[in-house]
Amino acid sequence: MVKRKAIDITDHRRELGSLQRRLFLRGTLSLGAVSMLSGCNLQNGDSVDRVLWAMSRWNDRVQAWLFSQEKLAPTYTEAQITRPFPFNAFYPEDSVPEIDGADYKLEVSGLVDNRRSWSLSELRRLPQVSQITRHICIEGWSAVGQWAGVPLGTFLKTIGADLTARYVGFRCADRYYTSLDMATALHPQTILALDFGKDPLPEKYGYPLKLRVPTKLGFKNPKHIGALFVTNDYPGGYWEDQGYNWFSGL
Ligand SMILES: Nc1nc2c(c(=O)[nH]1)N[C@H]1C(S)=C(S)[C@@H](COP(=O)(O)O)O[C@H]1N2
Ligand SMILES: [Mo]
Repeated sequence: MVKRKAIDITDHRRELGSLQRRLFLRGTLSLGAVSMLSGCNLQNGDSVDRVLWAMSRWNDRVQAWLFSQEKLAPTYTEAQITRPFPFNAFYPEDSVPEIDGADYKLEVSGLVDNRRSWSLSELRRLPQVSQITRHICIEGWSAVGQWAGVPLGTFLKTIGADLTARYVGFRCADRYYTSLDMATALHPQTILALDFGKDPLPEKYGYPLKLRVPTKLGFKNPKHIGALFVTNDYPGGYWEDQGYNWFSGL
């Protein structure tokens, strides 16, 4: 008797779970529709994987295209700030990187006119903004916090970045990494945050520099940023490369 291979997604369940959630969250596509669109019969794990990754990248492009720089994330009052604010990372709190602010430099590379590094005091001399917004983690929690720092758009213009490039990438001291589409990078609420509340960022929340992006899920908010680059080559990210949808807009 010929054994037929049924839809075998067991090995891919985790990946499927996260991709599917993001892909189908908006209720526009079902797995059946994907197989019809792609002409793929979803007979084995390999093709399921390939189709879903392709769909996720396609979904990124549609989301990026729909993203409006004018649409602002909701803001909150000081009384609504969540205390204590939760900590999260891919490691426990006692492994948070220790960074000496006095020697710290933000490295800049890629499609920019001026690739020099920036000290914390130089970053503090650029125009600062403050926001009280909600951070939403894909793991199922959210919290309201206050962050202040330099709008990323202001910084990109200051370093002469090619604003027509597709991506801004970030590398962190704990080897975390992520990237944004240029429209989100230029959004007025996307900030290179130096302060949490009224004080410099505490170690666990990303000292000395984190990106605050209230129009995206929490994992698109890199902490302990060491380097920033502008590029047209898709940079991916720590969770993105494991199946979380890259755009992950709210
Ligand atoms: N460098 C770095 N940045 C990171 C992470 C990380 O592990 N390392 N985790 C991300 C995730 S999943 C979340 S929810 C937030 C948590 O930020 P918080 O500790 O300020 O709440 O940081 C994001 N940025
Ligand atoms: Mo998260």
